[in-house]
Amino acid sequence: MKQALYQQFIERKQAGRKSFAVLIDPDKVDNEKTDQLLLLATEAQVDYFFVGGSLVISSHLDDCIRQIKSHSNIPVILFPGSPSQVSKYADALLYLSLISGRNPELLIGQHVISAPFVKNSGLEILPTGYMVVDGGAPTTVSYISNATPIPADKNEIAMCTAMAGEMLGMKLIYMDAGSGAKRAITEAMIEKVARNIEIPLIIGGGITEPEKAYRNCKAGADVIVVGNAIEKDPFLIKEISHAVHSVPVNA
Ligand code: 1GP
Repeated sequence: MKQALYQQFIERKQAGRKSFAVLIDPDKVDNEKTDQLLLLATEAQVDYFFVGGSLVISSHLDDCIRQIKSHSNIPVILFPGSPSQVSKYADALLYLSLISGRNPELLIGQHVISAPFVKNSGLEILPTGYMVVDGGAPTTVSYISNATPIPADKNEIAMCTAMAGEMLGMKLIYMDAGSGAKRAITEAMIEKVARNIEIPLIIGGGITEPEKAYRNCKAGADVIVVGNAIEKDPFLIKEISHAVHSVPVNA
């Protein structure tokens, strides 16, 4: 099994280096927009592209990833909303199990159905405990997953869920308030979770300002994911990347 990217996640965490991932939803970008994002992300030294969405309707996932790969060396990690969102052109796959929900399909069911297909893809597989946190309004992920998000102020539930995920063998924890969330995850919740797990912690959903990205990292996030805000203002890439990379290594 490939492990290069995971090794990088671990080394960065051990060194206290924070990472920034730009989320690209193939449904929301055309070739021109993708080129613009690539240019800005390369200049800003973005660490990863996450590609996917809760509901990818178009069929140009492969084309979108090939375009990214032909213009940049930034690793592309699939963030799939469904098993159909697998592309051999990516570098790795967040193999998500929705551990905050109680929908067996998203905990294990869809994984069973797609296992041979995923294994044959040749992608690096990153087993990820995916936790959806209430972001103040229903988001696509909370609706599609048919699972109740963790209440925004229940830090202990988030902590116990992440701990259980780690002990079950997940290699990453991704806490997500959902794309375009009204309220991003609180620093208090991030801190509570980060203090109690050793695996890298990814935080996304509703982050619109560099200051919030910085505070999240200080609270213990290892990777910050931003999609929606960048779709609206691509020039935020530079500011958020700078904020994430300026967090002191001992934070
Ligand atoms: C959503 O975490 C990602 O799954 C990013 O959220 O689009 O709100 O930045 P935004």
